Amino acid sequence: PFLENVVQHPEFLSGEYDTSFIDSRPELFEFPERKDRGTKLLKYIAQTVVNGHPGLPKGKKPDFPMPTVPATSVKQPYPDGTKQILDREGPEGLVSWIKSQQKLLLTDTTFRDAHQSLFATRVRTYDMLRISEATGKLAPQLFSLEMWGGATFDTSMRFLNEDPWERLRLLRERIPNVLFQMLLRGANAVGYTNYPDNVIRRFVRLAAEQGIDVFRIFDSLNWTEGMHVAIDAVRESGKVAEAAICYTGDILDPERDKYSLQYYVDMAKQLERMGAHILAIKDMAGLLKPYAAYTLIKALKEEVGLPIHLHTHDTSGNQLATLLKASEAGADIVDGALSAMSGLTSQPSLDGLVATLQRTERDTGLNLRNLQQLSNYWEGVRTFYAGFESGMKAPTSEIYIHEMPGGQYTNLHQQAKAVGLGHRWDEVKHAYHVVNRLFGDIVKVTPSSKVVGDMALFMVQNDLSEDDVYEKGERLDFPESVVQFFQGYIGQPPGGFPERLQQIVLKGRKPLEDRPGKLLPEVDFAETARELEEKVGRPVDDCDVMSYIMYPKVFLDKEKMRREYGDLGVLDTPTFFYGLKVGEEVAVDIEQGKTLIVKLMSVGPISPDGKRTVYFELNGQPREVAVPDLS
Ligand code: 3PY
Ligand code: ZN
Repeated sequence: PFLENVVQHPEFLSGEYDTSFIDSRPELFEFPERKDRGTKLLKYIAQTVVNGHPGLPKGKKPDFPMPTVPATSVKQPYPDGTKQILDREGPEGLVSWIKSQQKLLLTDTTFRDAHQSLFATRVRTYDMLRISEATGKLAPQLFSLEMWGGATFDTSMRFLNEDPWERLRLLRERIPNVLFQMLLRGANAVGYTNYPDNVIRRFVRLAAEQGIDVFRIFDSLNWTEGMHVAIDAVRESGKVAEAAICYTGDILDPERDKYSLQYYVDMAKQLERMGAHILAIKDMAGLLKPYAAYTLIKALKEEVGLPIHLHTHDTSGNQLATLLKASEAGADIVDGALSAMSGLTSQPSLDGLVATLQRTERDTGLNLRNLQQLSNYWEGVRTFYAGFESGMKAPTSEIYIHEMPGGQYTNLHQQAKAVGLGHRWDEVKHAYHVVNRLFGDIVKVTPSSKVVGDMALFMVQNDLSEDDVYEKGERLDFPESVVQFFQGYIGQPPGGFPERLQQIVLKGRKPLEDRPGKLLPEVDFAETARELEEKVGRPVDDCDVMSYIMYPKVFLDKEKMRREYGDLGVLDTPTFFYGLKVGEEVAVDIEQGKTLIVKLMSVGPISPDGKRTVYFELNGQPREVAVPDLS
């Protein structure tokens, strides 16, 4: 490559060089990366054929029909939507517009919370991109698409080998008319622990630059101190700060008086004073019952001046009624998911709600036939991910006992299976409830919900009762997340920590009483970028650096996979998860106008060194790849 560089250099070609030509032109040493994308993809497919995909049962690849993308004419322009209102009039203008609407506004969570809650956040960018243009053209009346943040950030890197920032950019290009919304865990950003303030500020700025418009910001203990920095950063970016109260307990139950109506009204007023543009009620477990929703929203409408955006999960099967009562009480915006991706631990059906409100004063203006076409696509896509579903078949009122967030249910179930407790899932759910009581009845949402989940698994694994925790606690090695929680690393719960348990867990360590983000040393981004470039051997940008700060190991693992297999985002999802069947052929568009035709011919027997040779045809030419059989 060096010689090629030299002879192609314009000055060399024109003869205008002297003997220092080579020394003074460092660009000659920049060799184009040797890209044998075909070989890398074959290696990935071979490895998947032989060893299966982590988390999925190994076996024959099921037959998956490719879901049909509804036809929209390329010439049909994108109708203007809420994105144009924000871009033209700014957050304040958008808020006035929301308040002037009689219709109920809707957020579609299909691209984020729906799959986080139904199948462990596994939807790949590939499946989102195919339907994105149709989404912008067929549902332009949506208030927003919740399509980023929450658990998608780390799972996209960890399990899908994707760059979350790239997903955001690609979707933004294809959906220019509807607001993009993300879930931001306040001082925990999209991670599980508090970050220094300068990380939160930069994260928000980058997300805003890459395409996020509405930031739903919450604190996992409803500690508003943990939300200031994020709210300010969103305002500085000119975007919409939607601050959330997380709903737990039951305001209609006088015995759950820790989380009373007054508690929520006070918190909402505080968020308004802190600069929120919109108030979200984040009912992450689906505990807000219909009549409670009516009471809560009526009260909030009277006491706060902000538009109200309700988010819930349909685990109990009651939540379409909750959305309807919320609408009657004057909620401005509510969340739903396209019907094929709705229900159970996900959001209630968006199309169902649209139908319910048709020809009433809060008619949403969305077109049911169009939504049906989008939903049909997702119905097909969902089959690809069946292996990650929890097996839950019906709604359950048990949610009112364990109070587990919808987004956690499938993940904790996977975690339980991974540590051999799959068959004791009922006990894990019961322990979850017990742990909440032990911790003093806390808000349970990422990351506090993970702490409760880790502790529940720990108790079941070690056969510990509530009493055992107190009696044997001195000798117990509590999970790291539990220790950090009692140290105050994710913030302070309302009413403080239960002191006796805190002492048992901390074993003499001193807890924080201030905001962790203030105490943590600031991150030096330039220095981190240098360190990262050295580790990955390529130039990195601000987004890479941020991913690395949030998830160092996950990011580096993803980079390693990319070096080994190339960009796997080009593979269709069945091939990504299951490889190919013998005789099957797929066309892979590796870039515009460049397609590889891959056909699996046969899989060889296991050799003495534990490898199998997998035989392919690549664009008609025979190719073979040997991979270790790990079974
Ligand atoms: C997340 O933080 O990922 C959530 O979905 C919380 O509900
Ligand atoms: Zn949710």
